[in-house]
Order: sequence, then C-alpha cells, then structure tokens
Amino acid sequence: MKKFPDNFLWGAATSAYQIEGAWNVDGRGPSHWDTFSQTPGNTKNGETGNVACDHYHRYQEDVDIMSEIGLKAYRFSVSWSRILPDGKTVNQAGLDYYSRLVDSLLEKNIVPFITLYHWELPQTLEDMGGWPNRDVAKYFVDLADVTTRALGDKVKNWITHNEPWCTALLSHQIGLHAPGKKDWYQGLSAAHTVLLSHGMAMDTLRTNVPDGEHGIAPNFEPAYPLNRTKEALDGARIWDGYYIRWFNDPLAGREYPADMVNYYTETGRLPNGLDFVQDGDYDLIAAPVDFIGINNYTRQRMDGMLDLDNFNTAATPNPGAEYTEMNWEVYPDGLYDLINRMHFDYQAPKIYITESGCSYSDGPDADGRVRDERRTKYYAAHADAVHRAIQNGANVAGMFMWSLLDNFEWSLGYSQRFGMVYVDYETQKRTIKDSGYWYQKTIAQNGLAE
Ligand code: IFM
Repeated sequence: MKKFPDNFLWGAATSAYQIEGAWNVDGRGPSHWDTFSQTPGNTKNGETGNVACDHYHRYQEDVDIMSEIGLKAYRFSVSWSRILPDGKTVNQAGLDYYSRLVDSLLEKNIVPFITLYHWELPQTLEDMGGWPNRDVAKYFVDLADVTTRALGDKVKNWITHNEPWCTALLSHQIGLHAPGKKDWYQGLSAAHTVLLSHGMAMDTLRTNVPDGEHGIAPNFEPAYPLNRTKEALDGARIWDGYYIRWFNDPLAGREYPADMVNYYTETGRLPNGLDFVQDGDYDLIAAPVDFIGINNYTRQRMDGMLDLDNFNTAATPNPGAEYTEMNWEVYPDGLYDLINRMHFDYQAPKIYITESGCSYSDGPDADGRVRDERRTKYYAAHADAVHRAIQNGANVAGMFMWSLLDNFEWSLGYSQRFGMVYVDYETQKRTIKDSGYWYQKTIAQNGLAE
C-alpha cells in the first residue's frame, strides 16, 4: 500500500457562500455575490446561495459527518459580510458563529484552516469600485485583523486568498463571476489589489497568530503545447503567464512576468503598462509565506495560439480522455507536474493541495447508496500523484478534496455536484457517497485504499 508521511493532513474544503445559506441572518450584510446571483440572468436557473446547504444552521451535523469520515483537517472560508457587514463595522454574531464552528471542529480533533477571502466582497466595498480600487486592500487587512484577533488563539492555519485568478480575471475580465465585469484593465488592476492585500495581510497574520502558518491558495491549470509550432508554444506560454505566472511570480519576489507585461501592453490590454503598480508594492506582495496552496482540477492542451478574449476556446479537446461534468479533462499528472514546479522552480517552503476534486452528478440509488465510482477513481489517481511527488522530494503536508458537500457552484448554480457527501437540496438530507467511504479508509490507514 502507498503510505503517506505521518501527520499528513487529509482534509476537505468548502467556502462560505457555497454552503452556508442564511444570507441575511444575524446581521450578515449583502455581498457582491448576493447582488450578482440575485440579479436575473447571472446564474443557471437564477439560483442563489440564499439557502445553499444551510450549513449555517446545520454545521454541527456537518462536523459530525467530517468526523465519521475521519477528516484530519477542514478548510473553510469566512463570509466577510457576516463579520463586517459594511466592510467597517464588526458584527459580533458573525464572529460568534465561526467561533462555534471552530470549537466543534476542535472537539473532534479536526484541524481548521481558514480562508479569509473566497470571493464574497461586502457590497459596500464593491460600491467603492471593488477589487480594482486599491483601497480595498486596507479593508481586507481589517478583515484579517478582526478575524484573527477573534479566532487566532484556536486557529493556526490561515489562507489569505482563494484563487486570485478567479477574483480578478474570471470576475472582471471574463465576467462570469461577481461583479460580472468584462474589462482587461479592471481585471489586472483587481489582480494587483488582491496580491497587495495578501502581502499586507501576511504581516497582520504574523502579528496576531505568531505561532501559526500562513499562506495563499492560487489556482493552477498547467498548459501543455501539443506540437512544436511557434503558435502552440506561444499559446501554452501565454496561458501559463495569464493564469499561473502573473500571480505566482510576484508572490515569489519576481515581479510581473516581463513577457506578459509586453504582451498585454502591445495588444492594448494594458495600454499604459503597469500604471497601477506603486513603489514598494512588489516588496509587500512578496512577503514570505509558510506554505503555498495548490488548487488544481485539470489542465489545458494547446495546439495553436489561444484567444484570451474567448476563454472557452482555450483548450484543445483530448478525445480519448475522461472528462468530468464540468467538461474538465481528468489529468492527474498535471497535479504531479505542478507540485514539482512549485517545489523546484518556486521553492515553495511547504505545499498543501488546497483543492482537488471533480463534478459528477451520481445520486442515491434505490437502496439510498451513492455509487460515485468515477469520483473515487479521481481521488485515488490524484492522491497517487501527490504520493509520487512526495517520493520525489516535495514537502506536501496535506490534501483537501473539493468538496465536503455538494454545493452552490457559482454561476452554474446547483447543476454541478463536487461533494463526497450528497446533499438533497429539497430536504437537506446528507448521504456520504462511496467516494467518502473510500476516503474514510484511506485516511484510517494513511495510505491509498483499494
Ligand atoms: O467550487 C469551486 C470553488 O469555489 C473554487 N475552486 C474550484 C471549485 C470548483 O469549480
């Protein structure tokens, strides 16, 4: 059996808006995702996170399920507008809720990992211009300060941002996520504020939780050229610059990648170059982290130059391969390659796989059991990729499957099921899927189950 290092943290991940519901309860203010999802036309079937998995009221049941599966760690995010409804004023009831959740986790010996930002900006801050406005970074530091002061004695693992590419470009350049803008300048200046806010908050995390470990969880889709033409090689390089290097290079102290700055400038996407970068920003962004999180689901194949303005045409399909219901190719070697890259090229001090998972809609059979064999295979193959990378020398300390529960998949509403636990949204009944039981066995033996 392939054994993992002692103390390897087997976990699962969620985010607040995707599971909590209770969108207007106990003083929570509106976030820009409330506004976006409640505006007709933005999400599949007009679905919202208003109720989602009702985790706000059912967190104890969910923690019991985590404990039954045997999770060693649980990664969740806080809803900014539950803690600071207008971005400025503290809502004690919001902090108390997270404190109760953390206590339940600790009671079951589950290590909490908190993500400060998983895509919900208080609407008041969106009204100030949102992430493209660099002042938002200061408000983010307030969130980090208030939250770590309240929970830092009990929670020792903090993640500033989930998937900055999504916060910035998916939301401001492609327009599929809140606030739904389609503007390159807004997207890249949002990216800058996000990175800046990460670096500024690292200082706060270190001050308030000096005995903790702190990092960030970018998303990664590695690109592979399929031939030796200049177009395919450039296509892969530009995808990589757009998606991976634009975020990870400045985090690693390398500033924005010069080839991409030229590309954006020459193609009119940044007509005035990097005018949003101020003196000292790069030093702030490159604040040392204790770990890098890797969120990875799939890869991109490039057989020619890609069109960054037409996002959906980026990848070349792979006819023989397996695809999930998100239409994402299953490619575990991509995760293996990424870990090596973060370990060797970027010299990440420590790595967590902060998200890995797949969407398949399998539901309960007549006997109530959820036989989601494809998810089990996905988990096993990706955990195996992690195992290989560890053998190769990478310091991977844990892996979080996305997701614990089926949940609200943003603009795709409830149409995609990523959970190892099935959620019946009518009744809120939870059922551990076969993949959850596979995970239970794997965790118990700290090695891949058959
Ligand atoms: O559901 C999302 C999550 O919020 C962030 N990472 C990818 C997941 C699947 O799309």
